[in-house]
Amino acid sequence: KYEPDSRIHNPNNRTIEILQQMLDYYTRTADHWRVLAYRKAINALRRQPTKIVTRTQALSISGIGTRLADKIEEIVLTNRLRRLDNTNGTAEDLIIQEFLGVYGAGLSQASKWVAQGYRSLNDLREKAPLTKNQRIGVERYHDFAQRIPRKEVEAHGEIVRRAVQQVDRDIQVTIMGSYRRGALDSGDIDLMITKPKATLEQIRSLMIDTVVPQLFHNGFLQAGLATTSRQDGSKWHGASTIPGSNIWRRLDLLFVPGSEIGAALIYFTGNDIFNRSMRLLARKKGMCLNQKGLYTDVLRNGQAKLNSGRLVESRDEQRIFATLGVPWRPPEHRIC
Ligand code: DCP
Ligand code: MG
Ligand code: MN
Repeated sequence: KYEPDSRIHNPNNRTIEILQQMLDYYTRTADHWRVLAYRKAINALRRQPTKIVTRTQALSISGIGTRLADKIEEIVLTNRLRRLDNTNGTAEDLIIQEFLGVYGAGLSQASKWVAQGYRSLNDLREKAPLTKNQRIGVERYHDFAQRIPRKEVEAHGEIVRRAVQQVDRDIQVTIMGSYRRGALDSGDIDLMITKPKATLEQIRSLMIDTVVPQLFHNGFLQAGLATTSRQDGSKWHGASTIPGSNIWRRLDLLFVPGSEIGAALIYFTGNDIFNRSMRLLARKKGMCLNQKGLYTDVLRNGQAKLNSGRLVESRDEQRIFATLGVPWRPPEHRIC
């Protein structure tokens, strides 16, 4: 069985480390299929109790195909991967990769900056016309790039929980994302804000009108980066710091009506690949799973949905698994 700690003492650590560099490269260049293949292979390797040395051994593991098996053998034999030398390719690629780390900048924005002649974060900071959010992304680049220790994730959650419960004691604040999966550190802080008997609009207005301004006022929140519209406003993205620290952290708040807690728990726990496989499974069974619920009797014409189906479950996380016929998986095991 997979244990989160197995990554600390794993006979395949060196191989994983190098494959991870390839994965990072493909993540930066938004190469979706390779990201999936590398993630799968890395997770499969983590579960191996012995060191995988040959191509044949690698191929016998489910989740590892021929191309990755070749790479694994090469890494073990040479202690490196030639392909990585090319990924560190042209200077332009490197700059694009650096620009992709700016909050909110995708491949098209990063390439545009390079085409416009900007060569470094300093160029962007000093010469480029930036939107308000891009400026925050550039100024806080190194803050947002740092992993957040589990203890600090808890501290952010606690500050939000205290502020929320001063307004309404029945509102629940739950730390989601990689934290809920047991990660030792996280890329951002994901908080689900919900209340068993409340509607989305009740939670949203309480948060946006009262709690968020209060958290700005007391110095915890540093910037707002994105909010969804008033109609289906279910999220708030921004940055926060805990007292005594000057590192800005990315904070995501997800507002969830009581009736949708189960579906939101699944969605916001992830990881994204696990979510994708659950959704695919639902589709295969003529159902539809999204962050609001599990629907049945969904009629499709190819990709297009002809109706939205009938809601079967949304409040209870375990019942969604059961209805889909998937054995319960605790959050720590939802790593694909
Ligand atoms: N999510 C998803 N699909 C996406 C983005 C997110 O299903 N494209 C879901 C699954 C994620 C959760 O939302 O686990 C939170 O998203 P994050 O981007 O914060 O990812 P994690 O919390 O899993 O990892 P990290 O530690 O990098 O924040
Ligand atoms: Mg996260
Ligand atoms: Mn997030």
